[in-house]
Order: sequence, then structure tokens, then C-alpha cells
Amino acid sequence: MANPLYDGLFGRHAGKSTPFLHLLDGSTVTHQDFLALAARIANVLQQIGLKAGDRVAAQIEKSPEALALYAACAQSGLVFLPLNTAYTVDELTYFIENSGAALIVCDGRSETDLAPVVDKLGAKLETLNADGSGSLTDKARSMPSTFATVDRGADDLAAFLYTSGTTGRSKGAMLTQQNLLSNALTLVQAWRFTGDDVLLHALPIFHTHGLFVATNTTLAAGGSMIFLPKFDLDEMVARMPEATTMMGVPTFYTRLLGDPRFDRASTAHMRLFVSGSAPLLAETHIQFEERTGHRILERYGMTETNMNTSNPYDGERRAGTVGLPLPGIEVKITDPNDGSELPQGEIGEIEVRGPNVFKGYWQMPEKTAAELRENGFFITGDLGRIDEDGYIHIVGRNKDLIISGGYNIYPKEIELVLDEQPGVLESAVVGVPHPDFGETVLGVVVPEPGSTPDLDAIMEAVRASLARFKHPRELIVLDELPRNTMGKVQKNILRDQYNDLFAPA
Ligand code: MCA
Ligand code: AMP
Repeated sequence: MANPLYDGLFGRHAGKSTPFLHLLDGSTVTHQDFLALAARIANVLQQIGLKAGDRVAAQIEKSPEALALYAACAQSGLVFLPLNTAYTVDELTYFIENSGAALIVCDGRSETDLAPVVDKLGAKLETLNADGSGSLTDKARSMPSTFATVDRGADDLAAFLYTSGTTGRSKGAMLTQQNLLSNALTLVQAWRFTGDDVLLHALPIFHTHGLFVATNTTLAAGGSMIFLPKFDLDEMVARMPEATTMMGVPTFYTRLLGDPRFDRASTAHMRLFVSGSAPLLAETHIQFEERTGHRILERYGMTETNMNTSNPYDGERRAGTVGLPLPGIEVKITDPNDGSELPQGEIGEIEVRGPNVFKGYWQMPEKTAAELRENGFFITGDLGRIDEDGYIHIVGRNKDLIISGGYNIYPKEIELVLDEQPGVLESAVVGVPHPDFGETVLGVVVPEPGSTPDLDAIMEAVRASLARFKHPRELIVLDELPRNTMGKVQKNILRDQYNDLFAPA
């Protein structure tokens, strides 16, 4: 018996005294020290009474200890459920209750707020702070530095990642060991990762990009990471000389291009820059090449599927496209009305199938059936076309979604909060272009007849329930929303009307 994910990513580095993490303060964590820390944590999880298949929800800052919790879950056969550190207690309550998590690991600052939710569920709570302190590591310190890896199969669950839905209710995407491991191995090959690679890692580790694409790929190749707590321009420039590769959302690239220190000389040693999570503007791609001589490699994925397509490492990296299907992954374009495959060149819904595609949404069989076909194809909700050379172009979305700085925001969730506010008859939330975040949130509210909504009070209510990155950057009051003859709100008209709201002067 075995545990493919743990063995394939972590266990294979046992005994290696080479660096795995290079930290902000200049210190390093070796593979063997990291594995020992993970094993100590796994012993704590066992002592708490967790059993294979239990969910461990974690809202914790990025740190070596946070990453070790992920490794410990893999080694113990637990399902790791990382949560955005920006989520409010309201938002967390839903994830914790919906997942039925057996353990919640949170920052010490949130302990009091979360205690009632945890009690109600009969779950356990441990703390882990940004500096690595907390009850989890306190207990881990006295534990053995080895742990007997729990047997798991390739089809067993390894992680739950919540992704919002167009109805405003988030869905827990169930990812198996095989989903995660197969994708990491595929990316190692596709992007030529080796044990010599040093990845500049400034992404958060609660989403697919930073946790699976960046970390799992580095682990599968046996390389190391410059593990920064967050994106900070000065740190990126300062640490770039030690790196061979970098992964980021488009905002990382536009911010780097805004800094004159970032140039051909400072990047001459770099092997690869990868972009994803949101569309990279063709002009950013071109500007980047002019400045550095490097062509960014853009790829496309989703929480439900990990990575599906990638521009080639050796061949042409075509600006404005997300490249070709990765080996072992099928991509087709279908008619959104009947699901039939469309001829090459036509625009339709992107569907994908492969070992990367998730198992379904946790306890939501109808939603799973609506998006995951019986034949294994997953309906992405993205609209695209395949050009004559096989490159995939994403041209739009068949889902109401805003992507701001790489974070997905579902307008419905914000509209539900706006609609509840005194004096508001109805609302519409749309994404408009933003120079830093790519897109940002614009809220439009329609007052009830005779009333004047208090916009400050509305924003206060939004702040209380939704994470900061979802807050409308601006609220606009309109007498009515544009509607078509069927009565459906025409968001495209609002988007066009306010297209330049955040354009640089
Ligand atoms: C922070 N803020 C944001 C965002 N991030 N607002 C909107 N959108 C955001 N993405 C808020 C802050 O709380 C702050 O609020 C204000 O905006 C400005 O903050 P700033 O300091 O400029 O932001 P930052 O802390 O530098 O963060 C920006 C960031 C970060 C570096 C772009 O958002 C980031 O790391 N994004 C990466 C997200 C990611 O990993 N996505 C992958 C998802 P205030 O002014 O009130 O203080 S996985 C995925 O999508 C799929 C599967 C895939 O293909 O990868
Ligand atoms: P998530 O919900 O975080 O899994 O986000 C997945 C969505 O991000 C996809 O369905 C796309 O809409 C978008 N996305 C990811 N990578 C790219 C990319 N390279 N270009 C355009 N959109 C992307």
C-alpha cells in the first residue's frame, strides 16, 4: 500500500539536507527539516483523533508551518481545505459548516470569533500564527519527527477548494490525490522543472495557483522556493537574482513592469516566467518581452481541474492565447445550447477531460451533474475558440464572474448583500477594467421609490460580511437597471457605460 500524493511529492525527499524553502529573513528550511515538521504536525492531528477522510479547514497566513500542515494532511490521509485569509467570519462560517470540518486551524486573532461555529459543529480548533507560533506548533514540538504514512489510493480525496457559484453559494471542489499528483508531474515535464530550479513564490497558498501549480510542481521536481509572505515589489526585485523561475497572476507582471529596476539585466539569468489565473493582456506580454527579452508562458486552469492548457516551453508562446492542451488532457469547444462539439475555429464553451478533472462538488450532486458530464468532460463556463494551429483563445465567460488581481468574485454574492440594504430596490454588480487588478468591482444600486440609500451605511454592511477584495470600488445609484425585452438585466450595457471609470488619467 502507499499514499501516492505524499510519496510522490513529499516522501521522496526524505533525508535530503538540501534547501526546500528560502525565507524572507534569509534563512532556509531543508527538505528533511520540513518533512520532520510535517510529521510532528501529523502526530498532533492523529492525537486529536482525526481519521483519514476528515476535513481540516485552515485560515492561516503563509508560512513554512502552514505549508507543513498541508504536507501533514497528505501524510495522514486528511482532506486539506485552505481558506483565503481575507474571508470574514460570515464567509468562514459557511465553509466550515458546509464542509463539516473536523478541525479548524486559524490565526490566534480569529480564535474568539470562530469558537462558536467550531463548538456548534463539535469540531476541534488549533491556532497557527504568521510567525509559526500557536497551539498547533506548541503541541508539535514534543511529538516524534517521524510518522507512519497513512495508506491512500489515487482516487481518495486530498483537498477541498471552495469556488463560488453564479447563485452566490460556494461549492467545495473535491480534488483527489490523482488530480493533484498527475497535474504536478505533467507540469514538471511541460515546463522543464528540475531539482536545480528555484521558484520565486509570492502567491498566496490558499488557492490552486500558489499551492498546487507552484508548490506541487516544485516538490515534484525536487527544486526549492523563495517563499515570500506576499507580493512586495522591493522583495521581488531583491530576491529575483536567486531565482530561476517565477509564477504569478497578471497583476504581478504589470506591477513589475511599472518598476524601472526590473529590466533585461536583472532578469537575464531567469529561465521561465509563467502567468495565469486571469487573462494576461497581449500588450503586457509584448511589453514584457521588449523590456526583458523573455516571453511570458501563459497557461489556463481552474480550481476544479488544476491546469488544462499551456503555451509551449520550446515552441511559440502566442500572446493572447492560453496555448495547447497539456499532455493527457482533452479540450473541446461545444455549443452552449446542446453540448455538441463545434467545428474548429468556432466560439463556444470550453470543456476539458483528463486525470486532472475533479470528482465533483461536495454534497451537491445536482451542481456536479450540471457541470461534469457523465463522459468525464467538465464544462468550464469559459468561452473560447481553437485556432488553426491548435492554440486556445479565451474570448469570454458564460458565467457571471469578475477576476480581480487573480481573485474570483461572483457578482451574485455581492448583489445579495446590496439588495438587503434599507432603501435598495435592486442592484447589479459588474466588473470593469482596472489598471492594477485587471478588473474591479462596480456596484449599481436602484433606490426604492422615494428613498435615498445611504451609500456609506451600505458599504459598512458590505465590509461586515464580505472579504475586502470583493468590495465594490465604487457604488453608483441609477433610477433603473438596463433590461432586455425578457426582463433580464443587461450587464454588458453597464460594463460598456462604465468601461473607463478606472482608466488612468
Ligand atoms: C488585495 N486587495 C484586493 C486584491 N488583493 N482587492 C481586489 N482584488 C485583489 N486581488 C485589497 C487589499 O485588501 C487592499 O485593501 C487593497 O486591495 C490594495 O491592496 P494592495 O496592497 O495593492 O494589494 P496586495 O496586498 O499587494 O495584493 C494584490 C495581489 C494579491 C498581490 C495582486 O491580490 C494577490 O496575491 N493575488 C493573487 C491571487 C491568486 O493567487 N489567485 C489564484 C487563484 P485596502 O486598500 O482596503 O487595504 S487560483 C486560480 O485562479 C486558478 C485555478 C488558476 O488558473 O490559477
Ligand atoms: P478559479 O475559480 O479560481 O478556479 O478560476 C478559474 C477561472 O480563471 C477560469 O475559469 C478562467 O475564467 C480564469 N482563468 C484562469 N487562467 C486564465 C488565463 N490564463 N486566461 C484567462 N482566464 C483565466
